[in-house]
Amino acid sequence: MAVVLGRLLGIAFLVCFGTGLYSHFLQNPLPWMVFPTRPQSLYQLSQGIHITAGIACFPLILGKLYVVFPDLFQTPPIKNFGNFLERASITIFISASLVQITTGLLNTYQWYVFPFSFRQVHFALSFVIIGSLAIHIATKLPLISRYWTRSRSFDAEGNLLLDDADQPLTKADVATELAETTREPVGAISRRVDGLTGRVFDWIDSAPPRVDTPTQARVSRRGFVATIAVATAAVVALTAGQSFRVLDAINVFAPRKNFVGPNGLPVNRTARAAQVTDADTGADWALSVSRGATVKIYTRADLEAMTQHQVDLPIACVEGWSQMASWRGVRLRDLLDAVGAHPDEDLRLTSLEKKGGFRVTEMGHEFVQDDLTLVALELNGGALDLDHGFPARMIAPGRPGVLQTKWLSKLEVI
Ligand SMILES: Nc1nc2c(c(=O)[nH]1)N[C@H]1C(S)=C(S)[C@@H](COP(=O)(O)O)O[C@H]1N2
Ligand SMILES: [Mo]
Repeated sequence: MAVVLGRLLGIAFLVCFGTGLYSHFLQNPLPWMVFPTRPQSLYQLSQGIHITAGIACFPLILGKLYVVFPDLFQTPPIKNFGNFLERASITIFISASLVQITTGLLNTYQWYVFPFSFRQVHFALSFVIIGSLAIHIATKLPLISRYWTRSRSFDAEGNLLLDDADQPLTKADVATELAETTREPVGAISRRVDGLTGRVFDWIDSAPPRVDTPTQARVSRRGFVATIAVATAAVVALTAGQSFRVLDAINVFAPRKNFVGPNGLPVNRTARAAQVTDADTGADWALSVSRGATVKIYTRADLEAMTQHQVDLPIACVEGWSQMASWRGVRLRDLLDAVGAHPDEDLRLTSLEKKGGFRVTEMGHEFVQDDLTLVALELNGGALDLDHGFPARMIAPGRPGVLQTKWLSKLEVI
């Protein structure tokens, strides 16, 4: 049971690590990084998987802890150096994982009850988790390789069985020997791992039944598997609708509900929270586009008078919720061509908002040059709502929601 849950958790953690790094570097790219802009829902998919796999970790990790719990408190606590490494790595792994998935879940509800920067801690802990997992697996490698070395045989204590010449006995040898000594028919032999001690042994059908372990006594194995499976399926099914539209109807637990909000789209941060007022976005508003000394100023009427393009692109929040929407506005490249930007130049975006971590952000040239990247003026068939970034906002394919800047005021080629 511990092995099965461990494998599922291992997969979930690796998926979260990979998608997490992708999300991290989209927001904090290293200088040489260039990202794919297609498929346009790539980030929506990768972040949806990240959050959903993270949520699935709750029942899996609790189930695994339940199974191995008696084993966590061995006496003596430490037997040798290898054992110390194993104990230490597992202690770090369990604590870091619990903090990681808990703060991750709280973050999806925007409930910042912890006194540290979520992103920094989430990023750092991911390396602690993957590192301690690697050490844990390394210390267990002898056991794992013994399990997979199928031609050898072991006694119930996990000792390799050797013949008189110190050569490993095969399972067939053991069966013959056993049949001779016990004079009983020997049935099928299968390799098993003792759930409690982690020892590998050969189970022989005619052998007397083993004494029940505490795990078996507490709850039936079938009931336990069913509980974990149902719990995992339930938490996934009842939240994944925030990222995957097919499950929208049964999205009861996720913090966001699709299609609810102005323009039929949820709002992540309101104009009021960002301290953007009607005065800032009134008739005096204009968008400045510059490259060095070349500056062009566009009022909303100027932008409306340019060629308009319509695109379908999702808002895909790092917090997991996402929704496809239909945008209309000016192609970003058209605005930048007008100030003589080169295809390999990046862009700095500044929002009207007074404060906030994403007031000033940068966009790589691959997104700047994409046909689908718009300075949007309309959303889902109506003028942009103030909460969705009126008078103008950025929308680009394959980028996290935090970088889809609302209430644009300045675009600078860099
Ligand atoms: N200027 C500015 N733009 C912003 C934000 C912000 O706080 N300030 N929040 C971002 C986040 S986190 C998301 S998920 C999207 C959500 O877009 P919406 O509120 O229009 O749905 O806007 C992004 N644009
Ligand atoms: Mo977001």
